[in-house]
Amino acid sequence: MENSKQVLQEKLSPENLEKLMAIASPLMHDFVADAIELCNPDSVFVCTDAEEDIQKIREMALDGGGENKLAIEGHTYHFDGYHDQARDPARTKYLVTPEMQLGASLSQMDKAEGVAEVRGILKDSMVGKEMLVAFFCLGPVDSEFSISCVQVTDSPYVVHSESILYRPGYEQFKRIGNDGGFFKFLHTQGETENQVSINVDKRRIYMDLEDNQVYSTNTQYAGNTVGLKKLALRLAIQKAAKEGWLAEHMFIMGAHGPNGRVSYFTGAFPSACGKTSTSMISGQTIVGDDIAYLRKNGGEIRCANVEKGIFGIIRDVCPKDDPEIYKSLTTPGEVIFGNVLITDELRPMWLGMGEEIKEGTNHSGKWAPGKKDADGNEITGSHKNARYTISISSLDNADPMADAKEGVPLSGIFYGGRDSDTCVPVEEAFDWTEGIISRGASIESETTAATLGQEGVRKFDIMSNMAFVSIPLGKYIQNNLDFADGLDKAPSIFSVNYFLKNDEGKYLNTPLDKKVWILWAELRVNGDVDAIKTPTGYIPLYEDLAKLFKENLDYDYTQAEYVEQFTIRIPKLLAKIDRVEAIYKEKVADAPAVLYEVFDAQRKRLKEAADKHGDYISPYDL
Ligand code: SPV
Ligand code: MN
Repeated sequence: MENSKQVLQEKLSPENLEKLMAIASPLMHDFVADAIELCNPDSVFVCTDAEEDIQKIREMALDGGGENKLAIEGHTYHFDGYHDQARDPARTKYLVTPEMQLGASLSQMDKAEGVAEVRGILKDSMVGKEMLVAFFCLGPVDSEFSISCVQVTDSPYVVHSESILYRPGYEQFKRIGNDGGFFKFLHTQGETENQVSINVDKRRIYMDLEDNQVYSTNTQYAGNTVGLKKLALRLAIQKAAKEGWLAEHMFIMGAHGPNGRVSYFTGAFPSACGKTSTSMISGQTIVGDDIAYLRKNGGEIRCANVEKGIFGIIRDVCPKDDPEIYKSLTTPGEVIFGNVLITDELRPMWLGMGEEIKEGTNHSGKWAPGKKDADGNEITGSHKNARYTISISSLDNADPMADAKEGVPLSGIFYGGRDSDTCVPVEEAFDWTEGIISRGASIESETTAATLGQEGVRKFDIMSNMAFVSIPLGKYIQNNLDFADGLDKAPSIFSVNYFLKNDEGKYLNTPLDKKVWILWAELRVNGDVDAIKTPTGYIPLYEDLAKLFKENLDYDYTQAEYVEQFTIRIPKLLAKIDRVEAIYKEKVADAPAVLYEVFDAQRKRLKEAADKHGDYISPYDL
């Protein structure tokens, strides 16, 4: 931009100008100057990594900037608008040039048209407001994983959240100078009433994949506004595809085996399928709960948590199931609660916390049991998607390697989903290719009462990354397949299913059982246990599970339970292959040929097994 410097000089105080100019990046200056010209704020605050700047943001957040104090020191709460409680897929689009081909299943629009539309909405949207310019880093700072990001917003809550969730990026920006490979996020809340965005119809989340720039407006929910979270994931997937690494919607955890051994796993699960709770299993350690970058290094895969905090679903967090999180949410320290209920004593309450929610105030205003909205729908005391924001370092179970620049070595990957009747609780795929295709690229998850629409409908969700993939799906699968090339040993790939039910609709496992499946996988990747070969992979031996149940849960796991849980359900497995294959045939023109080969080979093995042993096969008959 020609007159960048002039725009900045006019709008920024000498102190803020100095902070911005200390980063020798005309490209970044252009971005900020353009945002100023477009949004027309009254003033601009440049937030560096300095504690005093972050403290100023915290104070701004409490001074009409989207947060209020709670009774416990350091705890605040934030409300999003009644119709702004989750990501908004319908108004979230990729802006693509005529040369870009993303395929039919991705939501996209012409870049020129989209830029014009969203800039029209953003015009003068910060009049009377202060613009915040903040710098953060995706991945550990100064590492091969690092991606520098600049966030422009008029929401102190957004910057405050980012300061908890991401590593500081100002000093790193100073070091990289005018390297243009950074991500840019421009967010404005739009018109607000009682600190809440009100123009839902003008909500837009548009991602310019060519310029690595995201526009977000008329929304406050963090999944739509915190640039470094799901907006950056979409940009990172495209960057990773160009550069030969992977950006995934995955947790990273350390599973603790015998004699102090720690093996690191990533896991991809659709929302509300136990992703955060798997990364937090008791006795294990967490690196990250939501987004991972995977890179090859010297014959192995290293993975790093993109974040340093957790923006977690608070529903059902209770002392029994989540002792570490519960402790962090009830002791002094930095916590932002989102869309929970606040009592008159300034205490947060949420669904499933183990106490009945009394009256108070929530995202709908004053609340008492039985309250209904304008459409006659019951309003729950705390929203089902209510959240907490904390730093991982505040947790007792943080992994010591959580911030390691070199990441952690990857031993295995879990793919999960909500599946009442098809897959066994845990199974190892035969190899990387089968794992990527028959597990990751075949994830389906049943809808629950918590989501709109019919219950129990299976939704396809490739690698649980469907909402964020920004390249053609076939290419995305191919990149995952190719990623194992040149490795000394490819990580093992496991499917897990925590939601298996019997014919009466009763769950066959408790939420605690996931610990056993994860620790079995830990033994397996280290060659400590044998397995039984099924038509689709390897399942545990009863004796190994019985030992793990006894040692870890003090539970006498019976052979009858084992047989019921690990029966191979041939008709169900065949039906799953048919369903998933149909989606690829219909919607993914560039699906790699090997995908169909794997499906065919699995079908053949399943049919042969059925011919020999019948439709439902006990592990003892294999
Ligand atoms: C998810 O829904 O997968 C989340 C929360 O992690 S959001 O920030 O909304 O994406
Ligand atoms: Mn997520």
